Amino acid sequence: MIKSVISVMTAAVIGSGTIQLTASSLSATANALYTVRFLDFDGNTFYTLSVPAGQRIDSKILSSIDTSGLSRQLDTHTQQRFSSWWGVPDYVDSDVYVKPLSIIGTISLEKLPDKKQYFSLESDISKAGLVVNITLETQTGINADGSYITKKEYVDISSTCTLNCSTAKDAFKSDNKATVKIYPINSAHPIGNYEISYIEGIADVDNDDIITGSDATLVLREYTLLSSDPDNYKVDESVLKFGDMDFDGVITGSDATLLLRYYTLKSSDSEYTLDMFFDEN
Ligand SMILES: [Ca+2]
Ligand SMILES: [Ca+2]
Repeated sequence: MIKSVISVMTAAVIGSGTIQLTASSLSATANALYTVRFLDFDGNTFYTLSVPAGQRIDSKILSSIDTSGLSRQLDTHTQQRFSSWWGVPDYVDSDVYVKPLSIIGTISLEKLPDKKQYFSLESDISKAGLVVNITLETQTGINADGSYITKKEYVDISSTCTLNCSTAKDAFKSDNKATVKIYPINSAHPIGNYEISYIEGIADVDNDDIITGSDATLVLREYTLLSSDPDNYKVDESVLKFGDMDFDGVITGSDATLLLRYYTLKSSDSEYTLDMFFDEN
């Protein structure tokens, strides 16, 4: 520590071009050496300077103090790090304690992504609706009673968060259910997770692995039969399960219309997925 104090003083004195001033201060007040103790967040001594009376603690001296050790995790998603020193005297005329001010950054998950169900393995896992914030609480001073003066600000970091799987193909490679983990950028610890599921076979009413006009025709046919005898006709289970395009639990004309519309859009754009369709309709 002595060596580092000397090197800091030397660097500060030479760097600031105040050799003469310091030398005269030293000779004039050779017997008056004061101790400046820089404290850590727990009030323990972090750094000590022995300073001649009248010495100025200027910004060069302060910036020479290595504060990289003044940083700690308060919990997995909360970090405290040094921001500035509080209580630095203009000129040293007694032993003095200097306290650290800090910035406390807390990452919080405010809202999960909206999309939980997927209908196509060609889809990307959507982050739409996700809200992750960092609350930055900056200490700007210390009151007479020892409490900190702080200011708070919120930074939305949703767009920089990543998911542990980016495509439905990846998420559902072994199961039709998956857990998606949300990672703040540069963090190995997820801020949250949620369940997604893959609903297989929607719109492929005849189960031939391709969605065509025939599927729409089947839905329309069921709806027509049902309309002609609503009290007794029992809708085909497969049509109800895979052809209920608006998910209202019954087969109506709008299911046939929706299926036909999807088929038409898919026909003109092979990249068009059921997820895009449901997200838009
Ligand atoms: Ca089909
Ligand atoms: Ca329906």
